[in-house]
Amino acid sequence: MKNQFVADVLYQIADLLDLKGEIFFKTRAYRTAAQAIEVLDEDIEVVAKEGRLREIPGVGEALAKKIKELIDTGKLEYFEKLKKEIPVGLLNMLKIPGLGPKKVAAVYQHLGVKTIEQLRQACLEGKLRTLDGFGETTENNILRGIQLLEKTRGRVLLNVAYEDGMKYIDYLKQCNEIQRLSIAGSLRRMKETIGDIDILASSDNPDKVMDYFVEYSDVQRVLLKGSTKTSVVLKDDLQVDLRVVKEESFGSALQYFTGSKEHNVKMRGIAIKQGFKLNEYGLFDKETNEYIVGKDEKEIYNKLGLMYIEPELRENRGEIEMAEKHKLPKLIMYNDVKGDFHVHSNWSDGSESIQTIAEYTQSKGYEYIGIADHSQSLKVARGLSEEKVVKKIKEVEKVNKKLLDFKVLCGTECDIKPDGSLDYSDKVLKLFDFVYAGVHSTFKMTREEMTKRVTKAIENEHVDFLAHPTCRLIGRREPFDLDMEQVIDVAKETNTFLEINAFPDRLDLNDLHARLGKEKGVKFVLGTDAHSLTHLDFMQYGVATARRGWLEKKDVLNTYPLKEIERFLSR
Ligand code: DGT
Ligand code: CA
Ligand code: CA
Repeated sequence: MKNQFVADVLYQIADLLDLKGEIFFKTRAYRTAAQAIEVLDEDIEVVAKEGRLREIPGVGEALAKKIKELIDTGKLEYFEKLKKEIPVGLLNMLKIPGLGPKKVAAVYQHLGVKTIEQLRQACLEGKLRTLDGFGETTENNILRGIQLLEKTRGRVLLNVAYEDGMKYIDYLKQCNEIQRLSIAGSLRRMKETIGDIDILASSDNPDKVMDYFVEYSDVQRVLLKGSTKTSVVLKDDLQVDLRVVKEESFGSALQYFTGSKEHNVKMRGIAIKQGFKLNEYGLFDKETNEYIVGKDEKEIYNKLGLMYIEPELRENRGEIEMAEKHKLPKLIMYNDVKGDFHVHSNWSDGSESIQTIAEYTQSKGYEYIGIADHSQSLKVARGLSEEKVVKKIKEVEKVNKKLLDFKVLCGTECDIKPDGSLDYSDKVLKLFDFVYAGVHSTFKMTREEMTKRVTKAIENEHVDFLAHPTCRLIGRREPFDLDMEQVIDVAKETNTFLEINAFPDRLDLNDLHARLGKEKGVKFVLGTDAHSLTHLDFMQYGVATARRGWLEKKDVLNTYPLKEIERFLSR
């Protein structure tokens, strides 16, 4: 699906036009269209092919033509021209979280700031606060934004790499010369951000495989092409490395190129201690150089006296020691999930009706679905008034009457106010099948204040789940400074499930927090935070994070059958 790609280009055009000081309505057209395409439940390529682009809100004839060009060629001349008209440093400044076109234009016009480095200097020297609408806080926010940008530079979110990688794999599967094929690297470990995509193949005819590899339609340019390694850059600027090895080395190469580097270093040390040598070609006798195993990953781990270690655990965080003792957890599996609890319907800011969501998720194989719309104060997200809550509950009952072997649970994502109180009265909270509590505004608080706010909220007896506990947005907003140990302790005392929000920009709690929670005996709930049907597929990134946090099936509410869910929620 190219939806996100097209939406991103349109957002960038809107920013560029703002920068150029274009008239307001033109800019708005690009943003409206970008938003509509982002949550579109159809593949934009299909819509384009069937000539239905103009049915998308905000898309007129001219814009439809541009979108078509973008889909067909991967490029848009208008966009390229626009970029050339504006100093490239200003474009880079737009990538700083929290810095919009208006502010960039102001620092450029009044201070002559043209690059991120100059902007950093100007902030440090306190020059921005001399401008209208800027203050010391703005300067600090910009400095923090620059830091955040530098941390994620050149990396993409997991879902972007995953979709690109799977599409490439589908293409490579058509190549007759390839025997076995796998994703490797950080993508196989399902890390929250990915630097580049690594793919491994085995073949007796590597040159033919490489020829086929570079012929892929999404390739922008070839960086290097050899018979063991070829690297290309895709049209969305993501790099893909392909390695081709012989069948007998496939397992050892997969082990090597899956990483992490830290995991591999430890593995090689263990091999040496036992009189072996381990590299991407196989496991060898240290003295005689005789090949021992290498066809399959499992053989290698077992030969070294280790349990097989799932890719998501390979970070050298104690997994090798546990594998030696045969004490690794049996991780939750991707198909263990029986339902999602964090879904927004068109009663608040989601794009689909409850009925449509129910039918779709049942066809996906779920047993239940939890609809958690926003609460009354969250006006930007069309939060539900108390009267509307009552109406919505009736609607859910109506939908449930029509469904067989499936249940819609009516919940809410209730806002936590700055003082830790909740956005609905207890009387209203009691009406829901389940209650998520979550922070949605006033993020700037001290560690003590924020910890108090969150723990007070989950101490309310009607709250079942804590939504996206740290509120981070990867690459855009830092997590709260929370006393996570204390939050976990209170969650345990109050039987509150901590969410692993599966939305790829969030993945919140993260893997390390999940592991800490598990060690302290707290339980978890997975939620996609879906606002459209396609977002429901984000569940796998939540499961990946749970696996990276060493969680087992029993630690995660969504793996339980409906009966047990209802028993828990009625307590
Ligand atoms: P990324 O791409 O930054 O998200 O992270 P990775 O883990 O995919 O790293 P990448 O693409 O540089 O290399 C893929 C794997 O290859 C890496 O996880 C382990 C292995 N590898 C690469 N370079 C080295 C190295 O210098 N030493 C060792 N032991 N392994 C390496
Ligand atoms: Ca990689
Ligand atoms: Ca790589």
